[in-house]
Amino acid sequence: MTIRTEQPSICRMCHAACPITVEMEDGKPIKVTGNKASPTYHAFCCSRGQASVEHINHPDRLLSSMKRQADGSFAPIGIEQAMDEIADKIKALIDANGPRSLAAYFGTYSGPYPAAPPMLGSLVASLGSPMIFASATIDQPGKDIANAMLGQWKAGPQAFADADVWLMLGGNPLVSIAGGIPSQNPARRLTDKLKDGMKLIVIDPRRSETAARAHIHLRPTPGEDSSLLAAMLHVIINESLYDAAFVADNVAGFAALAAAVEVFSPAFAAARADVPEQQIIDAARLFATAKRGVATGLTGANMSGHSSLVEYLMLCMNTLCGRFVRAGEAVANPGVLLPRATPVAEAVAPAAYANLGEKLRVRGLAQSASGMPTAALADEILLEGEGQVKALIINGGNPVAAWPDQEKTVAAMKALELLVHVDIKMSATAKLADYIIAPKVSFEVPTMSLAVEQLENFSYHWGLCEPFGMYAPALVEPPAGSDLIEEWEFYYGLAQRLDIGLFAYSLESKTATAREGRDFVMFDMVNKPTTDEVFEILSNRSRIPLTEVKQHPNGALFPEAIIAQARSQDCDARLDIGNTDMMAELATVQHETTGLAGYPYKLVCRRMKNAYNSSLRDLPKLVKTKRPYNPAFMHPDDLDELGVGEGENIVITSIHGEIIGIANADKTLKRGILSMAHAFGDVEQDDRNGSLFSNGSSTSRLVSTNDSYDRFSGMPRMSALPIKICKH
Ligand SMILES: Nc1nc2c(c(=O)[nH]1)N[C@H]1C(S)=C(S)[C@@H](COP(=O)(O)OP(=O)(O)OC[C@H]3O[C@@H](n4cnc5c(=O)[nH]c(N)nc54)[C@H](O)[C@@H]3O)O[C@H]1N2
Ligand SMILES: Nc1nc2c(c(=O)[nH]1)N[C@H]1C(S)=C(S)[C@@H](COP(=O)(O)OP(=O)(O)OC[C@H]3O[C@@H](n4cnc5c(=O)[nH]c(N)nc54)[C@H](O)[C@@H]3O)O[C@H]1N2
Ligand code: SF4
Ligand SMILES: [Mo]
Repeated sequence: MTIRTEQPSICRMCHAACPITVEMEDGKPIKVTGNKASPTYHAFCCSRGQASVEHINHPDRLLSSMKRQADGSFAPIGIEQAMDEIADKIKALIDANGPRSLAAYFGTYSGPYPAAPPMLGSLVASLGSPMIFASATIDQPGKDIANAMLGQWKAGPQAFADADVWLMLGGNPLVSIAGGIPSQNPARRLTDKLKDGMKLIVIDPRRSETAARAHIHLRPTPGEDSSLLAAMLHVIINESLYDAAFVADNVAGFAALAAAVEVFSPAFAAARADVPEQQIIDAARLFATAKRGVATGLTGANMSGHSSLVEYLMLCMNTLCGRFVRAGEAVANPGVLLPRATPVAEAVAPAAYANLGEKLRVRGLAQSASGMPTAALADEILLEGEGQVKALIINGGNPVAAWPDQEKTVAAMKALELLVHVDIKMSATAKLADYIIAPKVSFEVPTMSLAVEQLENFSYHWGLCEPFGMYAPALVEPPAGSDLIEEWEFYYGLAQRLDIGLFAYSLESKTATAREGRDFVMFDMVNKPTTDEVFEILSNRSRIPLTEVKQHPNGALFPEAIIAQARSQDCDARLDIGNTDMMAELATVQHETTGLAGYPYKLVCRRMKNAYNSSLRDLPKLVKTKRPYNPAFMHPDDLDELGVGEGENIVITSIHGEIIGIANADKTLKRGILSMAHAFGDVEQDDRNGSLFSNGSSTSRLVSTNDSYDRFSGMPRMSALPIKICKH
């Protein structure tokens, strides 16, 4: 007799961490749906979450770790043996070359497994290496940098829930479910708010799923966001639409900003960005005359050449209009597995944002407020000399697919003396690794909502928009006969062998409401903790104890009215909207051309529903009869002009590289644009028919790490990239 049960859990397919219901048959998951008994997410579960079962049972999943053999092939290796060998190699490399020769990289799949990043980070840090990198610096690094430049508002930004205007620049949260619009069922939240009368402004060259809902949709030439935002600021200042009282009490740098945006008249920006002048004026007025709501953006805002500046100008708009929680108002999330909020309606002075720690040996880069510049890690591996990186441990990332300049990345991965890659499959990067460590995934391990809650550190309207907390226990055993390990246990095992201690990182909130601190705790390195004990330590000083959250198997809301206090008498800190680096960069924008002679089109970034960066595009449930590749989307009139038919191959050339794409018509695009998802393709560019169709092509071969890179984060231009296109 088959036994069927339904178990609550948390989806691990992306950072949104939706509560789900897992249908089990004889102890095996067979179907995943949204959890109707759970608050906050309203039973939302996207197609990727529904494909969780296929993800876990995928035939390509590694069921044991692999080691590269002398002839280049791979053979299974027991996990204990792998840890012994890797620890020995790390020790030998550090003894010979110093700690800086070891680096770590966290990719996107670090998110759903909250114990892994602190363990790997503290492993490398405890060994004395500062070389800890993450995908965040090739994603939206402008956020952390701009927030440090502005300063923090200790009561946090205004919430989506009570906004009457919202501005989304270069993001499509209805598909990406990444933030900007709270990622707890963003489509429903947006629909409800629009019904309530909230006005939506979207700035995107594509009529994306989000832009299609906007009251005002500005469709600029890609890469012109700083001039557009400067023009909106120009209108807000010249028409005195800002919150003068808030500015007088809490803001510095007004005169510098007003002077810097003076030349950016709506007419000037309209001509540059190819949008109607009146639309810029209307958008500025709509934003500034509303009462509550913020300007925010995602990858399109960051990847188009001025990440820090674009993020900073959006913060300037929010600050001029006083879009913060004020004294007497309650904060949206008082903290659940995070410590208690301590909101005060006052500013914290700007923080240092550049040259914060370790200096890199290339392009004058150093650690910034956004972390270590990942775009320069391949250089640090390839550049010989003192400090050269010779060993790399990767957690849930795929550099070959995702880092800018794929050829350089491939060369760097090949040059490493030790590449340890923790991945569920033989990904493009795994193919170049010395060891591939096979982890337990998804329902095989417990998780908790702390990971999504602390995304509030990343930006406005990331994290949890309500005081929701949930813990999900492991539901299933790993496949019979497998030899798998939880990611954190692997790092713990290495640390034990290297005889060093590990500690829990304490992340302080930089962009959101101020909170009480967490305790610094060393892990017990003799008696190995359980995952739950690790979670206890990571959520130490939480407002709601993890044990209490565990009492609610479907998750629960833990409301408490925590009210922002008035500014203290002795606070003289100000939010700075006149940062000199940003004002200087804005002055250069005035004379800059974002186009390039001979390269009449621009490539822009795009997320697709059936893929998650380099992952998930191999799941039949998601791909079905659809395209497993990344189409090169263009306006049909552009295709006609090039004489290219739907499904035909095109050659896409940037100043840096060349790839083949498969043309697809897309009427939602502004003309002159090629919109294409990243992280497709494989180690080599392979345009033989079958391969191009099944794998797609890597847009990062078109990206140069030297092109318009941000001088703080090192992130080069990865969207708004000038290209030329011809028929194959
Ligand atoms: N040109 C261009 N480049 C870009 C971007 C762009 O828009 N354009 N976007 C950038 C952005 S925003 C990002 S975040 C980066 C992404 O950069 P990365 O995070 O480096 O790339 P991913 O493809 O997300 O890598 C995820 C890896 O995790 C593995 N994985 C899946 N499940 C698990 C698991 O349960 N455990 C473990 N350990 N591994 C797992 C997958 O197989 C895959 O190899 O790419 C950046 N690069
Ligand atoms: N289904 C799915 N979801 C994902 C991912 C995925 O691969 N698939 N990836 C995840 C990751 S790692 C991240 S970081 C998030 C990213 O989340 P988003 O940033 O929302 O993802 P995109 O769809 O790339 O949206 C970027 C938008 O910016 C626009 N854009 C490009 N260039 C410019 C420009 O110069 N100016 C302006 N104004 N707009 C521009 C593009 O047309 C596009 O609509 O999504 C996450 N969610
Ligand atoms: S949005 Fe993310 S967490 Fe939610 S169901 Fe989809 S993949 Fe899972
Ligand atoms: Mo990302």
